[in-house]
Amino acid sequence: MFDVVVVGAGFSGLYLLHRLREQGLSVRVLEAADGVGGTWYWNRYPGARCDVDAVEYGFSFSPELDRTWRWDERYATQERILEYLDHVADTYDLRRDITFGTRVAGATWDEGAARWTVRTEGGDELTARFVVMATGCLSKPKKPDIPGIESFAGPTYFTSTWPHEGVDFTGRRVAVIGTGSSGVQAIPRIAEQAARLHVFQRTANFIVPAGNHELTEDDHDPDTLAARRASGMACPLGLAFEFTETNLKNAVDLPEAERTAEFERLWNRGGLPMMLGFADLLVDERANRMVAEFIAEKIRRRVHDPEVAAALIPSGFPVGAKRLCVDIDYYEAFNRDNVKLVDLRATPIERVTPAGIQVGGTEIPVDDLVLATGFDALTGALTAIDIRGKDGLRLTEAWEHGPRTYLGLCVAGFPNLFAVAAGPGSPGVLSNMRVSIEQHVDWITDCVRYVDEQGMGRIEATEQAQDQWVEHVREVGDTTLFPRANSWYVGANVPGKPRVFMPYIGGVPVYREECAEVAAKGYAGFHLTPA
Ligand code: NA7
Repeated sequence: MFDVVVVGAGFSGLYLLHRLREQGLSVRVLEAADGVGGTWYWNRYPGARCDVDAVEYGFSFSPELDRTWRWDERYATQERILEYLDHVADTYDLRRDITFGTRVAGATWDEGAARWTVRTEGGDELTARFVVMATGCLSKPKKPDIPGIESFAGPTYFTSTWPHEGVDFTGRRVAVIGTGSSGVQAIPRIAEQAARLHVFQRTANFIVPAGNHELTEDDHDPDTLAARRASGMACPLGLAFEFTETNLKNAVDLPEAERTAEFERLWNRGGLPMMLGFADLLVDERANRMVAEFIAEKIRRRVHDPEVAAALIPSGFPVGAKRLCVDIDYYEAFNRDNVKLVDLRATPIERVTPAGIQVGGTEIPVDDLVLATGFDALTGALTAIDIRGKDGLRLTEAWEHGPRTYLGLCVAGFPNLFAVAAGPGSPGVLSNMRVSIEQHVDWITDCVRYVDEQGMGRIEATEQAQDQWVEHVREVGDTTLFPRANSWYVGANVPGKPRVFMPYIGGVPVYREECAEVAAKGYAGFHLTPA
């Protein structure tokens, strides 16, 4: 029997293994892939990068990693992040406790013995006192329900499970379906290679420029790193950001010139902090429309053909309510002769045929089909595993009407089970994931130590605490514009998924305080019992 079984060897699983092992616990990590990396193992599509500055995305817990690792660009490529995670695994000799090529099929709680039995798809069983789901927030790919898609005769590539050997699109007629972050990153790179690229856009997204650049030794200076990390800890999104007097004001209260100057400054700075520009951007429709119009004007300037530009301008939902995309040369791709935008709002896909995609009664011939169609986010990776808690209660039953958690970390009825930074009800996806992952891992390892020190064998969130937390998450979400978009934050991209705004938008510092307070009060809202 293990003290802890961890599912997943991405950022969360690796740090968990390190911390739990430091605490003297026996740990086994089960990982479906043949290597570490999680998201960064699978998503190998051309142009794949993190949309958070690399120096802020790398782990903060290890002076050793700071000393031995250098990022080369502001936004690290998938390849570089995977190299980094391999380096983390080497540095802390993590692989010896990881079983690769092993997908978890189920986990069942035994109330009498106070332990979990974890089953793999290969039929192996492991027992553990605790289970931690480090399964990621965007790790269950979502296949689009498009008629005829299975009939396509050429190769179909998912951005989320891209072939390791890469794909050469030279001379090929390529179709990309999906214009979220993955599509926005892949399209300019595929456009450089393909003979012809058709981009099928159902919803235009709000996209801000990356402002990517090379990094120097100065960016890795220990004091600079420490300052950036401290700034990230104080920011609601977990991103290093120097708040100024202007950013704390409401956009609607400022003269246009002053407001536009700040939008312009943030636009040129590049990246996700665009939405930190003013206090009201994500809560007041009027302010949100101001930033939307600012972005629309940028699109009109970047895209030469006014009709194409108009189709690329988002409408019908607030800026930031679907996750912002961060681009490198996205709009410029539509100025190329070999790239054509197909606006599905005007002409929906009728069906995929063996030889192409039919829209408006015409078949567009296609050799290669690329699906950048997203994920069953936040809950998908958890409900894909047959998790059974007390009295055989299935997680899918407990979440039938929408996910319910306490702090995004635990679920009532499922003792000794934790989810890291991906659980609905936690701020993970609305933050720099690394910040949220480290906070959750530290909290979970402290919690396990506390349970052991108290001579207890079992910890479970109470229904009452969970109800209050679910209500709190909903209330805070409702004060913002987030629930107004059909985003994966509300599960709108998966037919039949209950519409619930899943992430906690209280902000990383507030949430950290809330979790710390729960721990300080002897794990308030949890029921601890001896094994
Ligand atoms: P996203 O952001 O969920 O984007 C998926 C895209 O695929 C989006 O444009 C969808 O349009 C489109 N889509 C999905 N199904 C269809 C069908 N059936 N027809 C046409 N278009 C479709 O996933 P990503 O992988 O890009 O990014 C996920 C996150 O990873 C991202 O937010 C970052 O945090 C990193 P829709 O908007 O639903 O109309």
